[in-house]
Formats: sequence, C-alpha cells, structure tokens
Amino acid sequence: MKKLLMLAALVALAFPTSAGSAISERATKRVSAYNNYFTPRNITINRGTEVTWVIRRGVHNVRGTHPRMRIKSPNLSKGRTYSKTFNRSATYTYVCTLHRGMKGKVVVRR
Ligand SMILES: [Cu+2]
Repeated sequence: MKKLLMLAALVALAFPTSAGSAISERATKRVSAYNNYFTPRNITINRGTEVTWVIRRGVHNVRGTHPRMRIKSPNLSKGRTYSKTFNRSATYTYVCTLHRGMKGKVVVRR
C-alpha cells in the first residue's frame, strides 16, 4: 500500500500540468489567523494562486510590508476573509498591524 502511494506521488510529479491544469487555474491556499499568529506562517505557491486569509479568532488585518505589494485588508473580525491573487514571482512579507510580531510570508515560485 505504501509503495502504491509512492508510485501515485511519482506519477503526479512527472505529469504536473496534464493532471493539474484545470485545478491550478483557480487554486486557493488558505492561511488562518488566530490570537496572535498566522498559520501556516510561510507558504510557497505557484503564480496565479489565490491566497485567502481566514480570521479564526479575534480581530486582525493583513498588510504587506511594502505598499507595492498591494496587500491591504481592513480590520477583520472572526469569520471574515481577505483574498488576493498572486501573479508575480516574489517574496511577499506581511504583518497584522494590530499585534506586534504577528507576521507571515508568501513566496511565489518563478
Ligand atoms: Cu492581529
């Protein structure tokens, strides 16, 4: 069984586009916000992926550390979300300005 799973993983790696193109066009990655951290804190995604931050506890915002990143949510309470699609390869660092040390990173692959 373990060998079968390994084989399936290898096949998926060998044919990433043919098997995954329909899905990747609307791929979404979720990041959760708790008190007071983002999880996962760092993510790596492909270009064109939408990242949705979901507020699970408390009130938080999502702000890029540089204005050119265009990551700028209002303050969001529990249950609210903020989404952004990343089309350019770069490393995007962001913070919650309400809580010191609450930060994360989105790495967009080339
Ligand atoms: Cu916060």
